[in-house]
Amino acid sequence: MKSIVCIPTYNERENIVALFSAIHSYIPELHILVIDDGSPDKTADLVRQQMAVDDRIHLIVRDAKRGLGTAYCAGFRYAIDRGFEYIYQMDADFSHDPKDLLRFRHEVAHADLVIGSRYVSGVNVINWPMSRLLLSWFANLYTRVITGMPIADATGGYKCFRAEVLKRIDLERIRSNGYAFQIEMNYKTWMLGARVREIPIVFTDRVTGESKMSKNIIFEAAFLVWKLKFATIFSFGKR
Ligand SMILES: Nc1nc2c(ncn2[C@@H]2O[C@H](COP(=O)(O)OP(=O)(O)OP(=O)(O)O)[C@@H](O)[C@H]2O)c(=O)[nH]1
Ligand SMILES: [Mg+2]
Repeated sequence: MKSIVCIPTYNERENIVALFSAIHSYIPELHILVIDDGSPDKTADLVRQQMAVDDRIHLIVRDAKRGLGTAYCAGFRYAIDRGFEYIYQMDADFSHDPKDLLRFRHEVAHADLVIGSRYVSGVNVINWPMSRLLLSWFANLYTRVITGMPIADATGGYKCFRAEVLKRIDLERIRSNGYAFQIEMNYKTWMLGARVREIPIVFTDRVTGESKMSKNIIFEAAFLVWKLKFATIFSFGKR
């Protein structure tokens, strides 16, 4: 079973090397692909140093900050082209506990997409201000009501796809970033009739580094949900 985890980075110098060790302490055979958008803090240089001594580490460097969605799509394409069968995604900032990778691996044996969910059993978020928690919670309620997609946490970024399902999604046509990207990928997977499972995870806000949350990310997601809904209605059942 060839598996790889895609990790987009923008200024994650303080986290990335520690994250590699943590991941490999749980799943030594897991490959790691960093998609770095020319981080000014030279995150990519640190990754290159690790690559020189560890052939499980891979790197894609893009010239400028071009957003999370296209970063993931570039990563997914790389992984598919190299024959990886299970493709994970996670953040670099330790918000996603690397230990959970073991539970993802277990669950994906019976699913096409496993989503780490903050809301599947109560609310499992540590260190977020109430405003951000409410925003996230309402964004998920809004998404569920409009799309009808039965997913408690559609905006989270800790997941594992079977490559088979990603191959059936036209990655070149995904334009969204941020929250909207996560929603769009879940929606397209769900519309394919694929098996989607949620597992509870605890999400911890970043300890070091800078937050990149913005109003644009929220508007993008609010709009996308309607776009997906209408695209489905007007395609008369076609996917
Ligand atoms: N390649 C790439 N990675 C990005 C970009 N924006 C964010 N990232 C990375 O994507 C992951 C998630 O971004 P975060 O900034 O942690 O987003 P968040 O968790 O919603 O917000 P905070 O943790 O509060 O900053 C992290 O690993 C970031 O370094 C981008 O434009 N390009
Ligand atoms: Mg984060």
